[in-house]
Amino acid sequence: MTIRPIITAPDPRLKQVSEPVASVDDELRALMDDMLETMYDAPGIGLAAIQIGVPKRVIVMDLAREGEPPAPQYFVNPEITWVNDEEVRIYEEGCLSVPDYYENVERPARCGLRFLDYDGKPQEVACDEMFATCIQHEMDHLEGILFIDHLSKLKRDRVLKRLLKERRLREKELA
Ligand code: GNR
Ligand code: NI
Repeated sequence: MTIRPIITAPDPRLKQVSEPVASVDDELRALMDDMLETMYDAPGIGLAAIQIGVPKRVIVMDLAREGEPPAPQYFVNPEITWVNDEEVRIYEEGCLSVPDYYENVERPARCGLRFLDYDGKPQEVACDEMFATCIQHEMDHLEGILFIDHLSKLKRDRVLKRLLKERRLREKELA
C-alpha cells in the first residue's frame, strides 16, 4: 500500500467528471487500498479517487469514532437512488482538497445508495446522519463538485484565492 499525494483546489483535475469502473479486480482493489491508507494518513473520513488524480467512480470511507475499531467502507460506481428533500442536515464540512477551511453545508438528511463493494458485490443501503453527509460530499467529487461550490461566490473566491497564494509561496520556496 502507498500513500499518494492529495490534489488541492484550485486544480482543474478536481473538476473532472469521473468514469464508471468496468470491473472490480485486483488492480482496483490495490487502488482502494492506497486510497484508504492515504485517507487514514491525512487524516480524513472519506476520499474520492479523483482526490489522488484518478478519475474513477470510487470512494473510500471510515466513520468509526476515536477509540472504535477501524471500519473501512468501499463504494464502486455508487448511485444515489433516492433523497429525502423534506429533511435537511446542516454540517460544518471540510475537505482534504480544500485544506484548513470549514463551512456549514446543507444537504438532504437521508438518501439511498446503490454500489459495488470491495468484492464487486452489489449492495443497497439507506444513509443518514454523518453517512448521508459524507457520501453526498464524496458523490459530489465524482461530478467534479467541491463543498465550496455550495457556498456563496464571495466565500468560494476568498478561499480559492488564499489556496492559490499558498501554492505560489510553496513553489517559490522550492525554486
Ligand atoms: O475528512 C473529511 N471530513 C469531512 C467532514 C465533513 C463533511 C465531509 C467530510 S469528507 C472529508 C474528506 C474529504 O475531503 N473527502 O472528500
Ligand atoms: Ni472532499
